[in-house]
Amino acid sequence: MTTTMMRLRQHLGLASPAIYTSAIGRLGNNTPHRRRTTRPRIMSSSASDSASSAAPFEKPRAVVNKVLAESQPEGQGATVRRSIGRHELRNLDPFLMLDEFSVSKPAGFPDHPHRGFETVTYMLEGAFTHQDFAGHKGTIKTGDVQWMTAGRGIVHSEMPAGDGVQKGLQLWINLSSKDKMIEPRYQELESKDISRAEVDGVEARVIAGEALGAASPVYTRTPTMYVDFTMRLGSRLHQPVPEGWNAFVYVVDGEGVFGREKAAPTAAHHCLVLGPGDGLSVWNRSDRPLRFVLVAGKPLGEPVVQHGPFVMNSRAEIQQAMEDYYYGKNGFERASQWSSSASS
Ligand code: FJE
Ligand code: FE
Repeated sequence: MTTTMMRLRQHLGLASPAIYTSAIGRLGNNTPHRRRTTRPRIMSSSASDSASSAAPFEKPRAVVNKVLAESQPEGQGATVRRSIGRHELRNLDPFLMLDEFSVSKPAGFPDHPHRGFETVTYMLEGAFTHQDFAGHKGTIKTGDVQWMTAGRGIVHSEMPAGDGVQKGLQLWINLSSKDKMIEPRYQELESKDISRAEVDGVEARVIAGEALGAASPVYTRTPTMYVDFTMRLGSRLHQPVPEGWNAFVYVVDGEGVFGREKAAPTAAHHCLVLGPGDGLSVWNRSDRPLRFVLVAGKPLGEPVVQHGPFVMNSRAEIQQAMEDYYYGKNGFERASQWSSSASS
């Protein structure tokens, strides 16, 4: 792909029906934000805290929606399990999309733009190479995170780097109206630099926010918590989640009981939306490790108008984004000259 016209055709309607063809006008839900408490309480389960005792939260969060993320085609020959962003899971302000991707060469996500939000790519297995129109290039491997603030504009490619299946999670977080047009920025964390903690058979890798006493260095413009938990058999977890934030769980591997001790277990590739409250309790009563991510964010409470890779507050701003991309203006200046070495 070499011309802006081809880019526009490919990325604004013809290539990827799942998120390109629908111009979705929607309103973020206005969950009242009562209290902003991110201070972690470390709650290890002691002997006196028997399995039958109530969760140590004033208002434990319950699961209010459970959806299986089924595989669907996306990008060029790639497959994703979309949870947040699919029809049943819209309006989880500030989150726009969560894809679990599973990609082998030559499939991938060739040159495409973004404006108005952040993408967080977390590798579960294998490696992915990204290249952008400003010369930024890098490869993230198992356990690494790329936190990309697209702001006013990024055009990039994201392609598998190794042989075999490369797996990961990509989360899209909306930016508030005052941040949508900021300069693009990357925060990259190698696996070894991710804060981790282990308490009573529960391991936390903290991608954003704090858990079990460990804190992430990532700066979140939209206040966000993102933790990868692995729970050994028989372990349990009581994790505070700021009140007023929207929160969900995505199960990566194994099977766990979430929210209420008597709830039915949830297996891999399911997304659980959590109701209001101040914390989440989880039990692993299965016969193998449970791995899941817990993601929470402070709702922006602003109108969301999405057209594929552009997420703004109004239709007029979407029109402007398409024009800017087409004509190479307002942050997309480099778009017309550039094409990644990954694109054919
Ligand atoms: C995109 C189609 C796409 N999920 N998960 C349209 F495929 C993409 C896109 C991705 C993506 C990339 C990775 Cl590495 C992982 C993904 C969709 O790149 F942004 C639009 N707009
Ligand atoms: Fe992208």
